Amino acid sequence: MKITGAKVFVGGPGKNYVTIKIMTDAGIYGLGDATLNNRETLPAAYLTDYLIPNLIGKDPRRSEDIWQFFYRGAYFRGGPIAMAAIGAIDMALWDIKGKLAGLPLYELFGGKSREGAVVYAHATGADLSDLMDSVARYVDQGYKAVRVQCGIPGMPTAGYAVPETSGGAGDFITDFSGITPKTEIWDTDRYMRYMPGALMEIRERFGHELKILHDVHHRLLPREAAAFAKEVEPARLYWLEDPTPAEDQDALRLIRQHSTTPIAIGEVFNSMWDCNKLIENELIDFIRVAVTYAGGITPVKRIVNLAGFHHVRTGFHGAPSHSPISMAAQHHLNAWAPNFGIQEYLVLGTPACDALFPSEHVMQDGMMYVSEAPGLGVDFDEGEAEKYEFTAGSHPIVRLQDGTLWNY
Ligand code: GCO
Ligand code: MG
Repeated sequence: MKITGAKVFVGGPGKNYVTIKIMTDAGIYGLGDATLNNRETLPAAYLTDYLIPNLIGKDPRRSEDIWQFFYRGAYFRGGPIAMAAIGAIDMALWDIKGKLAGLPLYELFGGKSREGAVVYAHATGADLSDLMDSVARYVDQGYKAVRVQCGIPGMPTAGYAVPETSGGAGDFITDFSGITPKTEIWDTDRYMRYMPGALMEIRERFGHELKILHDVHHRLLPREAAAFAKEVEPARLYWLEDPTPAEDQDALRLIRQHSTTPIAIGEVFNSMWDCNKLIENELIDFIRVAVTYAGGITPVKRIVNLAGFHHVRTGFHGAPSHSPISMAAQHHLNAWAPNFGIQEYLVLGTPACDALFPSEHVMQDGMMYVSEAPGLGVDFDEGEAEKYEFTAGSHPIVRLQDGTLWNY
């Protein structure tokens, strides 16, 4: 069996997705997602210029050797661009494997460990009252878990992932449009004074059954993060995400020494080597890697297995940056992983997105039910894809009030 060709598409409804379709001489094709938020043309070029020319003629069933060929063989290893590109190929090869076997991917991993996987939604508000309304809307829809982000009174701009003005009644997605980044102003002291009380009010209003998550988005120093994690303990968070940038991994010890609040980290990691020490030293509770940026199903399965030995559960990244293809790969891993925790999930189910990526995965009452179709269980409509083209975007940048550049 041989790979006969591969095509890359960039674009999508309101969001650039990078999609690869790998064709074989058996008439079966596989799909992969290489979307790297706001840098989408780069993994597309890595695929087109370097990886695809080396794929043609290879046996698609040898997904392990192909992964090693692209990872070890490149000499310069890792990084989000290369790993998103390798990850997309790996997903597509697993998709082909499942279709050849006539089985949904979770069966190839070891079968189902659960019927449905709990997902969490993003609730946001320019102020606490709006945030409460947003949480209530998700609870009414049956969600069992929500991530809560709220505007901080007196902060010059609203804060991470929250609308600037009150009264919003729908899902809020950060505006990444334009090549020139927007600027947010951040005030750590105001955040640290306000947010613990807000989290406690949310807990009091919604009771103990709701899983409440909060994303600090890398904005605290390790000592501040330790103090914050300790102070929010009464709110009994399901997790506190990215309390401090995880580049300095030893710094995570400080949080552990001061608090039992569960810590979730990893959405910017690209390899096992970015997270093995955090896992082995049991400094985190949830590993947040994405199947895309972490290089595909092949390495992520290894990360999940290592995590399982150290009481670390999964909480794969599922921001709107991921197409339904990599989300499908995660749905299959979530159905299997014995140490599954939760899945981030944003409702992007617009008719346009569903038309581009027809899928049989079902989200109901805050639970994801994996498709029984062979392979990934998601398709890609090339005719629909012709409607879209690439539009450049950028993550906002963050500055402190005196102008110092900070972490988005
Ligand atoms: C999350 C993430 C995202 C990122 C975004 C960056 O937890 O969902 O922090 O919201 O900000 O994906 O591209
Ligand atoms: Mg995050």
